[in-house]
Amino acid sequence: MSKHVHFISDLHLTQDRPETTQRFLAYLDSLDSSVSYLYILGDLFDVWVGDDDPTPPNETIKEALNQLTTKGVQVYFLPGNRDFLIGKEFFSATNVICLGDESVIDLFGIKTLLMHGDLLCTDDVEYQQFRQVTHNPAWQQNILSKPLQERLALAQHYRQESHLNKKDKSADIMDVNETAVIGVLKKHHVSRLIHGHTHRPNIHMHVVNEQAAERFVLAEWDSEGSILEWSETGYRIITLS
Ligand SMILES: [Mn+2]
Repeated sequence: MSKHVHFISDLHLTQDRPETTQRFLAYLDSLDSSVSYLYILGDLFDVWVGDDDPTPPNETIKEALNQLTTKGVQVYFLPGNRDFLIGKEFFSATNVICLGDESVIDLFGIKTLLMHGDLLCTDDVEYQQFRQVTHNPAWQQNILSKPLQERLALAQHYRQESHLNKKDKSADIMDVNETAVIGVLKKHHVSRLIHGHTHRPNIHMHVVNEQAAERFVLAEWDSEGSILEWSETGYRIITLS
């Protein structure tokens, strides 16, 4: 049997959208040994304020991921801008492996760069500054030391603020910056990039050092689930409704 590799992102799992949680659980349950690797490229959760937060569906998702890794599917998680506070306890409870913000894998012989995608949105200067602050270990330690109720309230505050901010920003600012894309492709000497975050599923072609490069943008899980599946013969998009 040929191996399959799955890529998903931007499920934004939250108590408010139980259908997406159900769809994701059904999807995990359907995976068998023909899928060797599952890569979750960020924003699996709509918010993550610490591994001790028992708000549904956190525990259910952890259990389902643990069952999947126990079945022999290797699961990787690359943090998004919503769930970058996922920590050691989550990974040890699920046996999911944490990836760095820019991770290069060998995908059936082609070096492929994996990212969440937010780092590529360099036109959104305000967000990049916010990102720098919130990725500082001291900032994170300070936040995580606060009582759970306080962290939940803070998250609520950030969510509202980010919602208001987005309204004022043009569509271009919210998308990736072409120069930033070319920059990472060059930096990692790759001809393929897979990312999510923008919720603008597409396949783009770029030219890097006079060579063609391809960029796959994953879809968010909204009214449907979406999976980019690779096998030896190529890729296909699977839609789950
Ligand atoms: Mn995102």
